Amino acid sequence: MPHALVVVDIQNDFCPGGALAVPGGDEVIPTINAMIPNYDVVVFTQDWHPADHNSFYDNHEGAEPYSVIEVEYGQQILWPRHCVQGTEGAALHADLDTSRTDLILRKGFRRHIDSYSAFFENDRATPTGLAGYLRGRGVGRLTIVGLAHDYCVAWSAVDAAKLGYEVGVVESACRAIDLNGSLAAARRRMTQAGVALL
Ligand code: VGL
Ligand code: ZN
Repeated sequence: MPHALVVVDIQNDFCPGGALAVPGGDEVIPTINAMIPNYDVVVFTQDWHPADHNSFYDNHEGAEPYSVIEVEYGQQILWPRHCVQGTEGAALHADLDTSRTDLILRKGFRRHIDSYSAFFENDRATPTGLAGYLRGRGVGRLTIVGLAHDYCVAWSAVDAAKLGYEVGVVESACRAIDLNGSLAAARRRMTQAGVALL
């Protein structure tokens, strides 16, 4: 059964110098480039927000970065403005080897819904279409790597396990934001969902 590599959000804004830099974010790129030839299907995700996106703190008067608000689908962290559609910050990092990529999936483009997971937006109901794509390619196993370990990687891995895939996260090819213990919590959620932490 085909095995897919899902490479999450290796974008300039999540790398050192970027708007929402994940510590050591660019360190995973050589590891990921070396992994790519070992998979049948290679998918990259790209966080891709409109400028007026609801997840940006500066779109909420008086709000502080990393504060939490209540929205229709529950809690939403207000992030620094990042990965705005068409900007250099939203581009995939230039050192990432995109030559063998089958699909680049953009997510987070709906103004009122954030999307951490590569499968469902944060309302947990709106599909991104990735499950349909992977089904069409006959994929049964997934390996997930990238940024950030505790947000987009973890949410994607938990959803993939719930969808019935055999899922592994290669932790040496991930880096975390780690807000208030979010990495430990994400590891617990992944393990509970049946994700193998490798
Ligand atoms: C991410 C926060 C906001 C991620 C994306 O890629 O983990 N985190 N948008
Ligand atoms: Zn985002």
